[in-house]
Amino acid sequence: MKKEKYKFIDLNYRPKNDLICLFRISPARGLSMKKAANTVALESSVGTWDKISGLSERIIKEKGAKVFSIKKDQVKIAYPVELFELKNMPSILSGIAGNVFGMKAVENLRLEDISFPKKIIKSFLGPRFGIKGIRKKLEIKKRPLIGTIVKPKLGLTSSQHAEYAYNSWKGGLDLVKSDENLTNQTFNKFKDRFKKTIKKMEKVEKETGEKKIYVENVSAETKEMIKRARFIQDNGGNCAMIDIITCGWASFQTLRNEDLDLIIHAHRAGHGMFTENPKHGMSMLTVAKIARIIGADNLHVGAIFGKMKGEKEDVINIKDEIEKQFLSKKHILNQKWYNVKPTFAVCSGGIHAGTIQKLVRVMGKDIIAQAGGGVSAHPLGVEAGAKSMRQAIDAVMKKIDLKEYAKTHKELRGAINRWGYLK
Ligand code: CAP
Ligand code: MG
Repeated sequence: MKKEKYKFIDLNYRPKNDLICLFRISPARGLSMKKAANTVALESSVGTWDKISGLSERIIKEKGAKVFSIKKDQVKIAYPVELFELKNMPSILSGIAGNVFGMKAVENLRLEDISFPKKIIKSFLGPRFGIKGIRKKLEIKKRPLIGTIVKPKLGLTSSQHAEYAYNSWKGGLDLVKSDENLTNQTFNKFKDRFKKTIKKMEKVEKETGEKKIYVENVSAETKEMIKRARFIQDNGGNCAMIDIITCGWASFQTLRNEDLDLIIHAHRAGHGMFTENPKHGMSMLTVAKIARIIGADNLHVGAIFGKMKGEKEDVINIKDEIEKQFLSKKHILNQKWYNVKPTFAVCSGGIHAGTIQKLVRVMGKDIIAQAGGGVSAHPLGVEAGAKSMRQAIDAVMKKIDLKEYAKTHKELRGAINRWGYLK
């Protein structure tokens, strides 16, 4: 009779080609973990709150999700792959990350990780360029890439924006990007800004002999977003940024599926709404995996030593997950990435030249280090701020301590004097 009660639990089940979710469940008061886990599995697969005539034993056996492991509050659930429509991330997430988050049966529910089976992974495009492709475009083999975000994030005119970008590239940065909330404001129109800035990029490429990337924000209603991305492509641009959380997964997929030869830079503004509570929501690791599958070439993952939250171990874990093909044992669920290209980890938010040495030691060289305030607030100006970042990277690559290098590099010295440095 007991068995009858928990039809979606089978602790002897060994998943093969299933999609696996690792949830952390806090059952509602008075409910056992088994009951809560069973409810999560049934609601996220084929069941509802009462017996229904159409839900045959056969459907439950073949298509029902199976709770196959319960360890304290950690519950693993396997979902048969046929439950999901391939190439459709909204549909996949409406199942495993849908109603269950608002059910009375759970006081809290957190999706810590998803392991995607081969069939699902292969149905998505993944990054178009990935780390190698971007390094090739920039002709930079090993060193970390460096960039800035034009600041103030809102308020500059398009000409001021272009000027800021020019000074940043000129100072030695590889990427310049618009901020997540700069789109097509009345005081700084998208097309006007883009044209002026790309002109400056072409100029600076000639002057410095270096290749550059301009990351322009296309976040908007989906059809409008695609128009803006196409405008970038038609006017000599090389990269489009999308705010993946506020635009949504469907819109991100649309951008990736479009026939565009643009790097996709994924900004995660808003993720903290559901990644920050350790008991409820979805982990940033999960967000990052979804972003890689869909096709983010660059993804913001946290900078550890800056202004944004993100524990060191978690940020490293996320970086490894999006940059490797196979996983280290630290990862929560196993994941094979098959031929999906790696996504560049972007470390941004409150960093400056003085944090670079430590950031690279901890995160490795396959990162894009971005400083907005850490460039614009440099005491000697934007170009000097950019130079201080480049000097910090040069010092790291030459294995010279930043403080030592600063003795002969005044821009780096200026940054360290203002913000200090991490060894
Ligand atoms: C960085 C940034 C990014 C944050 C977001 C900003 O600017 O442009 O949006 O990096 O966080 O506006 O804060 P600063 P995360 O360099 O001036 O801080 O990358 O963690 O998603
Ligand atoms: Mg920003």
